[in-house]
Amino acid sequence: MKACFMGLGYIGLPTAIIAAKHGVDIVGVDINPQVVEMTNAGKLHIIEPGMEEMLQEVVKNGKLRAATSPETSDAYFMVVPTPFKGDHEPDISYVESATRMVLPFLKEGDLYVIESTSPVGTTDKMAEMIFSERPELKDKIYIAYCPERVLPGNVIYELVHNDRVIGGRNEASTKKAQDFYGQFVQGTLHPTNCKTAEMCKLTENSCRDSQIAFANELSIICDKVGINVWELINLANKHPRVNILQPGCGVGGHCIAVDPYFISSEFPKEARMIAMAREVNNYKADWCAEKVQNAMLRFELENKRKPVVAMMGLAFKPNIDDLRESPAKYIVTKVMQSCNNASILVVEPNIQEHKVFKLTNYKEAYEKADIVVFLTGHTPFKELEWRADKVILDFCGIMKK
Ligand code: SAJ
Repeated sequence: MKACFMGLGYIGLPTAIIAAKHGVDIVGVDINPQVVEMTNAGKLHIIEPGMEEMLQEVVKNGKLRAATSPETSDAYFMVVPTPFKGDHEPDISYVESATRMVLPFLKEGDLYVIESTSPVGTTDKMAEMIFSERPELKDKIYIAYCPERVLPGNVIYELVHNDRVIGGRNEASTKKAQDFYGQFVQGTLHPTNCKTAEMCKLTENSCRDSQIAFANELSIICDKVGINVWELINLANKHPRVNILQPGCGVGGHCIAVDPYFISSEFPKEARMIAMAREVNNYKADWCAEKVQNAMLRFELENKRKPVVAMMGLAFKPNIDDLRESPAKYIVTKVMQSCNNASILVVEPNIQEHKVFKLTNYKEAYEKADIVVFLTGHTPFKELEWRADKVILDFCGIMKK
């Protein structure tokens, strides 16, 4: 069987590689010629442990090839970004244009799948578009929505072992998509309809966002009353039915900080808690920036000089190099804009160089700083010892003091 993957990004490329490794002939399509060139040269343009070796293997044995336009295949997968536009409204234009690109190649018996996170109703909308342009294909092709669930950094394992939700427009489509994913997924493939599958993806990420918002709200209350929030959560979680997540400096990344808006913008009256969770998590980053600014002012008043401040971490979560929607990056920018010539040392051990921030080694920054701000819980930071002579603002529980 031959499959065409539209989009060779953080999800499309690894999925294409794994499918190729399991015997499917793959043409991977990306509009960026540089991505296509790198992929064909066996070079991974994203960071994902263990993936490059696998790419080299499937390119070498001819199972995967990248191109800038699609080719006749048996199955087509839309794995392109769905950002938002205007006031957090979902923008499905990339799904639309990827679908338009494959339209001329579709033939009877083919499978068309959307993997991109999408607002409810997108699969039906795309089906209508396909059938209005190619009416002869009505009821002759299989259409399904099958969201991904992998955690960046653990993709090789999760792509194979996670359960998946497979939502066809009819039972035959669900079955056809299950047969495809069954070639490489060892987790259970749960059948449903496409609307439920679309909502399921949004629900998973909104649920996590709400749970993190609960922890972030607690952290702000605890700060006011002088309670160590890490100890509090640890104790509350000893209850058999309580499982609170960890507070941080906000919520980042391209999924959890984005997907809940796909529900709240479509259902502004009903999605009150989901919208509030977004607000709480966004506010947490502003609250952290204000805490840093206040600590800097206090230091200057008490010491009659400007402080040296170490901002520890830029990535959106621990032990990755991804800065997309990163609250840490937002806080560093905000503090730098208001710092009045104080010396700010920016640390991100997972990145060699950054085009905006001059980066400092984490040990050196910790040593030099009067004020240390932990923004991302990178593992190397945990080796640093608590120093009573420094002001330490620990927003991610590195030192749990
Ligand atoms: N975070 C906290 N406290 C926590 C856990 C996370 O503040 O206790 C923060 C992180 O620091 C980060 C943000 O939340 O800023 C998101 O990180 P994450 O690890 O929760 O999730 P992502 O964005 O890397 O991946 C999520 C996953 N979804 C769920 O766990 C429900 C993943 O399974 C999805 O495949 C992915 O979104 C996606 O692509 O949708």
